[in-house]
Amino acid sequence: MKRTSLLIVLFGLCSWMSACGGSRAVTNLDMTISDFKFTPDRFTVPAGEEITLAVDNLGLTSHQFVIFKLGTSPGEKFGPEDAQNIYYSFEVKPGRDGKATFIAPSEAGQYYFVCGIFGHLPAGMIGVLVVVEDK
Ligand SMILES: [Cu+2]
Repeated sequence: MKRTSLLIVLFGLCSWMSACGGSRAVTNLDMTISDFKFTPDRFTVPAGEEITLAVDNLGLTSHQFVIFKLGTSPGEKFGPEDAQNIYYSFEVKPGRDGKATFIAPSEAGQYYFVCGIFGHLPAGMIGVLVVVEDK
């Protein structure tokens, strides 16, 4: 009886810790950026995991991938007032491939991402990063 209780406690603890000693998984995302669009414009990633983002900029101008903190958004346009709400930011020169690595937010939810270069957000450069609890 005692042993059974201990096993239940250990199992519960292990589930709560979720990873249970495993190494950190890497999630690879592929994105194409053009003037002025993210493709795709919606990604789902596991919370707290290391994400590798490969970006192919097909446009004639530089573009950025700027993730906002949970519960914040740039509104109609991106400006200096948004700096405090940035979770992660990355820029790719025109016609180049870029690779970025970042840790997904630990809190599940929907995070906006935009291009922070002047005029690009109003032109349509916005998307959503969906963070889900890791199972
Ligand atoms: Cu842009």
